[in-house]
Amino acid sequence: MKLKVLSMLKEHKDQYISGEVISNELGVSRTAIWKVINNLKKDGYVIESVSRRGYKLVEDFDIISKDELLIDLKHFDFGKDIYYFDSIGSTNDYAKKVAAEGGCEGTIVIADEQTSGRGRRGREWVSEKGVGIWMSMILRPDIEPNEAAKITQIVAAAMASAIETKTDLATYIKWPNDLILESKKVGGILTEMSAELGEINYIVVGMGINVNSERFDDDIKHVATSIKGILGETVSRTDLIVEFVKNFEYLYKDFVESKNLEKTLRICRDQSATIGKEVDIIHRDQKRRAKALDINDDGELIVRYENGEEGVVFFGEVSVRGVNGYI
Ligand code: BT5
Repeated sequence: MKLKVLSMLKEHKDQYISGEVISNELGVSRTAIWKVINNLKKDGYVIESVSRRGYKLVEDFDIISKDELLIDLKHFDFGKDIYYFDSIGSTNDYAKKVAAEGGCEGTIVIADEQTSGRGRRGREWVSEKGVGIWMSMILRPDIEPNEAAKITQIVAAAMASAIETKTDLATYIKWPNDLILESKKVGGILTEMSAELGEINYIVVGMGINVNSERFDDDIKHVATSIKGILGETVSRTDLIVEFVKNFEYLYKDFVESKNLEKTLRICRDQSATIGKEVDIIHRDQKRRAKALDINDDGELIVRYENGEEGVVFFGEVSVRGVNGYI
């Protein structure tokens, strides 16, 4: 019932719809509708009520709705189990706990805010309340542990496509785990794995996307951007998550079930922010200048060093820094 009322309000966006119309349509009393509206307000929806005119959903706001996600993903394997938190330390940490206790593939953990969001190698991931997608998924693919890094490429491809579909903005992928809008970082991916003797127990892949962020702290504002910052309007995080999960499930199954990474790699190559650029390959304390040439069929970066020697850069081993600016 809550979702039916919500979808009627959404269909009449920017207009008032009377309690009577809603109650006739749904065959329940106006008091029942009034209670549902109050419930929606408690969930965070901003709804104006004016006597004799009815209710209006105020458009320029955005909340992540677990109810909407469950409905929109009901025909998909991913997102059957969703854990939602207003605030949490790190969704990756929580997902790892759920996975260790047997949580199934496709389980999703989402938070409106993270208080200790993490990037790679202990770096911080800023995860302000109410403006981003801070989300992790549990995967249990039947692949070799050394193939797990390919999952990062699948997530990057699925998210870049989702942003493009929902906003028409061209998103680029800075190999291996950054999403780029207008030369700044709009998102990052953190893939973690529990494995033993050639067998994966589980993978937790987390992604952070700055969707409606309006400002960033001094320490990241030179590198960070948000979709709203570029587009100039609020984007529904729920819609973006749904689009991402649909893309991800399709590309992931193609890889795990058909051993085909081709569609993912096509997106990663076509939308690469790295190929063709001068980059510094940083491994521990060593830095080598190189030109990024291509992404190979395993998703690894092919580079040519200054001495003319060509090499393959493996995931996890290095950081790749653009020579001119962030990318
Ligand atoms: C990443 O690491 O880019 C992976 C970020 C993954 C975050 C997700 S959110 C859900 C899940 N739960 C978690 O705890 N984590 C995952 P890395 O490539 O190491 O980049 C980290 C660097 O990005 C930092 O050192 C900052 O320079 C920059 N940074 C931090 N917060 C940012 C933000 N919100 N937007 C853009 N850049 C940011």
